[in-house]
Amino acid sequence: MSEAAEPRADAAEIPAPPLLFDVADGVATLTLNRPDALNALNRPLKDALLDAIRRIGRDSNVRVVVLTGAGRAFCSGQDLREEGDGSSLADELRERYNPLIVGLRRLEKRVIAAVNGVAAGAGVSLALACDLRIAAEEASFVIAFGRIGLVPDSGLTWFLPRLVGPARAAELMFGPDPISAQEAHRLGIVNRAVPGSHLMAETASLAARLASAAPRAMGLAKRALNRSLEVGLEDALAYEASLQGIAGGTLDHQEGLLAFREKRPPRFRGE
Ligand code: T3D
Repeated sequence: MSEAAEPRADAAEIPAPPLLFDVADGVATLTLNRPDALNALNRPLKDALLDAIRRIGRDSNVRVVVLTGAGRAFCSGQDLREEGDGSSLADELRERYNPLIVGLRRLEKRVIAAVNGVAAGAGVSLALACDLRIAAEEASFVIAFGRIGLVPDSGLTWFLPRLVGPARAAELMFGPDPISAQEAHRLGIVNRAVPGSHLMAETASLAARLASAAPRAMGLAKRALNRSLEVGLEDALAYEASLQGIAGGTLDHQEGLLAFREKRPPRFRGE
């Protein structure tokens, strides 16, 4: 038998990538892909996610990002079965989780979490770091830190009170109960709760609508939104004015004006 005819390794032996990354029509879809562990975040998955966020940041073809999970869960947080390498939890947060959260917030693209199932621990934080959340009605949010003797992290203590107010945040953070998708919607944690069978179609439709807006201006709007959570009104007004100076100088702004006058949909190129 010639060398070329040697049987190849069984495809089943090739490990599945921990993150699936697909780009179509200006929408990048990132799928956490460890369904057997409910998409728990181990090092390879965290590293792949951070790498993907950085690549997307440099890719002007991507206007909208969808983050979702394979199988029945969105993300169960830190992989509790992963062997430590001796580094402390604080180091893991500083070196991996925190850059992920900051990376999502700084990404000047619209990011939608399509929460297809349970989100727990840092999985909740990941969803909250996205701009918008659509949850399947079957999904739930489990702020699981207390059950394993840890403090909520990866931005949870920052995002949650801003979404629901400090009193409700305290109740959710200290209480042991999972938050259903319906309750999360009522509290303003998720933008929509839809039947699971509609989740990806609803998400795709929203993503397509978001992708049609002027990308540079929307990226700047996200910057303003981030800043507004940290500063007073006068600083926010000054920041808006400086960003508008940038947006007003773009070709997309010219295109928007022209399209309005010509009574046609604009064709934004992100320039
Ligand atoms: O570096 C650091 O550690 C600091 C950073 C910390 C950030 C964090 O995220 S801490 C919080 C970590 N996450 C959790 O505590 C959640 C643990 N999981 C659960 O509480 C439950 O699994 C769920 C509520 C998410 C879902 O429950 P259920 O009943 O639907 O599923 P299950 O049967 O518990 O899990 C199914 C499988 O997934 C099971 O594996 P098996 O028995 O079928 O082989 C289970 O072990 C696995 N799994 C679920 N969560 C994790 C996990 N494997 C590893 N890590 C997990 N987080």
